[in-house]
Amino acid sequence: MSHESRGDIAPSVEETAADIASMEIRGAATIADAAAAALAEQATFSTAETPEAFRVELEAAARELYETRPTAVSLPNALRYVLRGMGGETVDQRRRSIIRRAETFRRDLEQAQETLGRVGANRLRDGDTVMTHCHSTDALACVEAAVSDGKHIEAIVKETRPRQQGHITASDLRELGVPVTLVVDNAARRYLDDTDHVLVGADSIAADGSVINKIGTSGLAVNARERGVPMMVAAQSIKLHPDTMTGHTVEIEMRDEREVLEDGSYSEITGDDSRGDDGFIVENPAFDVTPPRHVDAIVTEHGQYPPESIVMLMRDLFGETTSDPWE
Ligand code: RI2
Repeated sequence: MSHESRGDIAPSVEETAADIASMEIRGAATIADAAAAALAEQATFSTAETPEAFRVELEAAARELYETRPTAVSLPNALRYVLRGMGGETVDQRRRSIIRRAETFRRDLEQAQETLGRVGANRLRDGDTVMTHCHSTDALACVEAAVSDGKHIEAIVKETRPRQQGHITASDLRELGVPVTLVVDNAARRYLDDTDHVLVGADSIAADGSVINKIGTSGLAVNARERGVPMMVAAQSIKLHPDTMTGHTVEIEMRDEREVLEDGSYSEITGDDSRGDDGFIVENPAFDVTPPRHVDAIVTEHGQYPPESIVMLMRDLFGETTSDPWE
């Protein structure tokens, strides 16, 4: 990727972008938080001599961050929010405005998650068992709030191939004192009979109430519906995808096929270290789309919504849409 005419990007911004791309930094809310922090770092780093040059640098940094992962809308929403806060007629005024705005964003993000957690906790009863998929800090906030209300909650945690983020969920839940049963993804349907709620996060929510989340969510939702287990999606409003109000679809990230085949197994199967020669293809979509009819509630910091009504909240919060975070 060429950085030509993008101005001087701070090394810490480049590092954050690389960490998001490699999933060292991951999870839609965490990515948004890191992106806002990176823009503040860019503002501090900038040696721009004119307010216009400062703006160009900040936009270049935003582009660098934006191009890392395409699906979680929290990333462009965070960048847009921070850049829109840029004000003032001098470089220093603009610098301060960006730093302040990033701080506000990060504080609000944390607060939204806490508030959402309390809303989600109201759906959980004492003695309930939740089934989780992947690792979502918004979903965990609901369990944390329920536990702090004194409810006993247990969890069945899906491993979530290929990157096994379910293991992170298992260890976070254990820290909350929640008894955890870890299962491989293929075992999920069997354990739905022991489950009171499927509880997942979201990377993006579309205007029709479709939930874009870690690959495997939609199959779990279909099975949960068939078993009569309610499906709850915990998603702060930063996960709402404004462009879907005007008919855009959400791009599903395709990641490196090597994530699917663990170290060594790739060359065992292909007899080669490189792809292609042996005539098969490995595909690694990171996300899928769960239609609204399989979702019971989307829990946000503004309350819980049936998926078909989420567009009302989107209109309230976003109004007219924009396609790029720097517009
Ligand atoms: P929080 C994750 O994506 C998972 O799909 C998770 O459900 C979602 O982000 C939301 O996470 P990835 O970054 O914002 O692991 O709730 O690909 O933490």
